[in-house]
Amino acid sequence: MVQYLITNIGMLATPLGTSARRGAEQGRIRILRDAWILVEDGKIAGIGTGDPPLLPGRRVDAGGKLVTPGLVDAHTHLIFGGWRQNELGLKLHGVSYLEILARGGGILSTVKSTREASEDELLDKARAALEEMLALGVTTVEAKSGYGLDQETELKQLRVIHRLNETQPVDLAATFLGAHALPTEYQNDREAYLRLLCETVIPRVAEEGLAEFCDVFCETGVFTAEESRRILEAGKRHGLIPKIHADEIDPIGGSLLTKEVGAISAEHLIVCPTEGIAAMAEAGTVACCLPATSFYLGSTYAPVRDMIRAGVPVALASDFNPGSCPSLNLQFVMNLGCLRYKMTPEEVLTAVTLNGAAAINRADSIGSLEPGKKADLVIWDAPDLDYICYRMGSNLAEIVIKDGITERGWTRGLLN
Ligand code: IZC
Ligand code: ZN
Repeated sequence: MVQYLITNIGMLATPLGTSARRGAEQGRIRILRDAWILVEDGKIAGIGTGDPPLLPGRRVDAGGKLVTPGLVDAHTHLIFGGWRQNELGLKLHGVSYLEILARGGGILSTVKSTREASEDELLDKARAALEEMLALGVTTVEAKSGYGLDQETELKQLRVIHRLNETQPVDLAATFLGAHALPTEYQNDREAYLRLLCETVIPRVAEEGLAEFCDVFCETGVFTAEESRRILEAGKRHGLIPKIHADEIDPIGGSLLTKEVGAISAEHLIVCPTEGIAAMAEAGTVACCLPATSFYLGSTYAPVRDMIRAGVPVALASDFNPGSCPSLNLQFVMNLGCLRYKMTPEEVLTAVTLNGAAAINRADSIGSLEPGKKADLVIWDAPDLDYICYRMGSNLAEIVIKDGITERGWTRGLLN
């Protein structure tokens, strides 16, 4: 058994529980001062304050600093070829996101680069992004396909996610997003593409155990609410849990679908109507809001205060992708959660830990610091929780511990 103590924690801040926190509960977190954590075989075995147990062996001295659970990024488009920096100029000239897509750019240009890239090229590129995410305090990441839009490339993306899960420390949750756009070769036959997804690709993805979730981009000019329902129902028949990109640009009924299909999460929700909020509250759907995308698109921000008031659990994620959010920095997302959504630091912490975990069906094993959960945590170069929500633009994660292990910590002599 590998056992050690993390001592001298100035402030331990964590939500509690094994399910999403909603309403006032989202802001009720546990704060302990002068705390310690006992780690055993990659899991948390005990937490307390004051004098730690007298154990022989190794210790990590947290230096009187802030400790939180490892961050969970519950929405990314991690696996892609190329970038889209050429779209910046178009944006600056007022060409909209959907207009760029309608001209065959946007998602469709990333589809071209992703089809051209080899599996190993995609793997190396995503691995580098995950290294950066881990250094920023992120210990679990959801990753979507959706830049193949054909069976071969969608499966290639999902295989990359699985290979990464086995070869680097960050845990990944795989989502099938074959309904991310209508591929160019099906522009005149939507029905054929829908049938391909529902009758061929979804069954194959499920059969090979390549994804846990099925997602769809429900948006003007992409997939209608009716088409989205059809795809998510097909996913459900094959055991894939539904997620939905809803109300990002136009409110065409995406958030209303959450209740009908029993979606575990709804994503974006920038223009979510009141009825959509009510549907999510009833269904217990996690609202996965992506403020760095609003920032990048220059759009408005999701009505997060209304969601919390209505009892919808809110998660915050990066939406890392080469088009509408070329940033993987979840610390910046936390800043925006406070500054743009008007969330409290306590609500933001729950949003990037336990509620993010709930959005990917992992709230029983990660997302809070409690005995029995994984020892995924961050020692911050910060005295308290307010500090990490307030400072901007620097990486404040000092030591990131994943499954009880920190190579950075060992080598810097923090264990003695
Ligand atoms: O590549 O533009 N919104 N999908 C839905 C995206 C953004 C990613 C992209
Ligand atoms: Zn997305």
